[in-house]
Amino acid sequence: MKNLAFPDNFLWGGAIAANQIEGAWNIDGKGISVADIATYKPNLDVKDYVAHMAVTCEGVMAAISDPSDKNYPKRRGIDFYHRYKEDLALFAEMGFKTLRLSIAWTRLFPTGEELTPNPEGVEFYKNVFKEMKRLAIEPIVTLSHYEMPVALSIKYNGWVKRSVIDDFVRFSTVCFDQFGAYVKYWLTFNEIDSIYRHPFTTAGIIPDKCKDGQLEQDIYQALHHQFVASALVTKIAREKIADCKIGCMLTKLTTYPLTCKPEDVELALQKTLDNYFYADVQIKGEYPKLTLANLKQKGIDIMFEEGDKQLLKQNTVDFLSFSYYMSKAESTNPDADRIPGNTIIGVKNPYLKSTEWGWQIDPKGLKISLIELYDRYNIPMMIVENGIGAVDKLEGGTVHDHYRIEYFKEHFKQMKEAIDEGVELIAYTSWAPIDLVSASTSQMSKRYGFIYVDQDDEGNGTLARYKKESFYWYKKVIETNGKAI
Ligand code: BGP
Repeated sequence: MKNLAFPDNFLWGGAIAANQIEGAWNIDGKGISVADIATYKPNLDVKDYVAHMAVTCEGVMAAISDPSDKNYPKRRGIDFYHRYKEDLALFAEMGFKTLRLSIAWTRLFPTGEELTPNPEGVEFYKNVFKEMKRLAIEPIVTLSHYEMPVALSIKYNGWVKRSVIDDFVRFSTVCFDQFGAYVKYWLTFNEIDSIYRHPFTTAGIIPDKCKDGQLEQDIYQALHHQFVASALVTKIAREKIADCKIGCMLTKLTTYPLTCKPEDVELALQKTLDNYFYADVQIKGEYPKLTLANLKQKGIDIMFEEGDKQLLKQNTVDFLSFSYYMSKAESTNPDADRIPGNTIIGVKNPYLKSTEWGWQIDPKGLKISLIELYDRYNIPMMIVENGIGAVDKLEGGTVHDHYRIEYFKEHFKQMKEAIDEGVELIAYTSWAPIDLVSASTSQMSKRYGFIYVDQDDEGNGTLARYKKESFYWYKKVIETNGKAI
């Protein structure tokens, strides 16, 4: 029998994001964020994605002038804003050592350009952190998780404009000053690579504001601004918070060639390198030469200001965090079976089963990812998102979610194997410990939690919380530091 105990001090917990959980989108001085105008759309398909995110100027203006939250589920979240004590108590009951959460930029700076923060926003997060301290839950805080003031998006096309760096630095500095006493672990941008897949949510880019044929150029320029901002706030955090640890955050898109045909292998390799690029800049402190050559070939010319290169080089991160939900295959065969209804483009792997949303379940891929990443970067790692979105049925006050237990069990075994082989994994936060509003579809019915929340896609329900079977299972895993997998 294998020893399944994890390292001492391993940080077990869960991950949430402000825009999917808090609700209270327009009270206590909060401004409108890009997330607040994401509409509900079931079974999202790649081709609908752009339309769904209200990314035309017209769509944005219509959405911000619509005061109802009926069509915008992220506006109501699951009312964590008012129920955070109850929810944190449930996380503590499961034995959480850590909770990854994010700070809504618009709660502190409603339009992004104010010079001083909204005191009610500061007070809310301070109260949350105080409560976490009381419960001995270590926060891991994401500064930017798929949201920014929509005002910056409308005025400047989001991160395309370099001056947005200053606004973000002002916001982050307030976070370090106000919450630094409570927070040691910080992540700068959630899934920084997703700018290419959904530029509006990640960087506030409204495509029809970009000059003809310029969208891709603008995306890379905006990304460069995020890299610079990330390095700048890393520097500031280190000046302000003794002993802080800063991480980057990547969507790990583990890619296999569909066959051993060299062309398939080449394509899969290219996709893998595309994925590494984002972590390379933040961990190695420079753009990979191959990426630069590739961008040049595409005619993309990123404008660096004097000092940018040095800034990136001198302010690399302490650890790598990543999300892992699935793997994908790649093939040069145009008729290969593609993954349906998904925000991640790729080809189906015949060896894997999928979730109801077509996300391919691949626990072994998690181990492969851990090994690949650790071998490449050699710094501590955190898995900060992993989980299964499913249609759960509440029966007799609980959910019999054996499929979720199975999913986690298999992934945890692979994590343990990677640790045994020498990978320095220091934390695991499941996505998400409590049902919340889905990022890609704005559905409530795509449930991830150990805790069921009584709310449907249209916002009907009591918002009461119920413990699922997986709640008790995860509690045991944490209690035994993994032995009870
Ligand atoms: C990640 C995001 C999360 C989250 C998760 C699940 O990409 O960082 O915010 O929601 O994916 O995705 P979804 O909610 O679309 O199922």
